[in-house]
Amino acid sequence: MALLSFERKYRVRGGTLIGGDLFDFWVGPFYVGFFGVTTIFFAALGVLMIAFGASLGDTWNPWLISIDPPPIEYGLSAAPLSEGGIWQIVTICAIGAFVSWALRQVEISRKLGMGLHVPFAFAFAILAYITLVVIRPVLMGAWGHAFPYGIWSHLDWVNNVGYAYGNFHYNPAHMIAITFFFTTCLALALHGSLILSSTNPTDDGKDANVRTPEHEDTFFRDLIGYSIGTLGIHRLGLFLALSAVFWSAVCIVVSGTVWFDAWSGWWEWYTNLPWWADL
Ligand code: UQ2
Repeated sequence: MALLSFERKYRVRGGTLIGGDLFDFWVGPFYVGFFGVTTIFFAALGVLMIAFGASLGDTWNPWLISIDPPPIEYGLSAAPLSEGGIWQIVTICAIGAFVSWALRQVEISRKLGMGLHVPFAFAFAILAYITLVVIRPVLMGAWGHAFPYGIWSHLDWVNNVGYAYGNFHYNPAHMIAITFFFTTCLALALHGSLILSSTNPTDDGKDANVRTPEHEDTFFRDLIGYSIGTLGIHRLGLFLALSAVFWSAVCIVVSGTVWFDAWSGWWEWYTNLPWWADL
């Protein structure tokens, strides 16, 4: 079925979570829905607040504009607009827009009779953001522990918070997260190259026909004695990517809440193992 006739067949009413038929329509290629409206609302208000915050600052250099959270002294209270209140509104707008976007994905999935894997995966990204700007600051008792919204300033924040715990690379959860990021790259490189190699085979005089999944399986069975399979590689990829996000959130949420010193000190249990503690 050609793309356009497929869309005509499947662009039908239903599957909405909220609003019934009211927002159940498309604008050009885009599905709207109740959550399309709320996404636009939160995103537009957030961008306006960022522009307002920038107008109060001392630069229009896009690299240097920064919307800062309230100073630590404000604790978990609502701050005046010019002292972190804008950051608080932008944060509410961001969470509103991200959650709306996820729920719009849910409605589109339901319309098409598909699983909810895409919004489930996106939810991990939302949770990682919420860990940084809500969960950890609340656990530590001040919005001032959240990161500022600026290209340069958020890099300064990562740098300063990282070195507040000695060297973040000793954080075991950080190590696990990095390992998952790298393994995700390995898996996607293997998968992308394998798909292209069988879709665009050599034309060496044998034949130039697209190869089958059996060719893909056999390549890896010849190479390492094992093929995870055409569905399995996608399960593995999703698991690896979500694990990377999950352990990233863990590695920051435990810093300053359950672990307060240099992360290198966490490894003392290892140097204190009885069989070499006295060496
Ligand atoms: C595979 C397979 C695919 C793939 C890939 C593999 C036919 C098209 C890439 C090979 C992957 C393996 C063996 C897993 C590697 C493990 C890690 C942790 C990176 O077998 O089936 O489908 O794309």
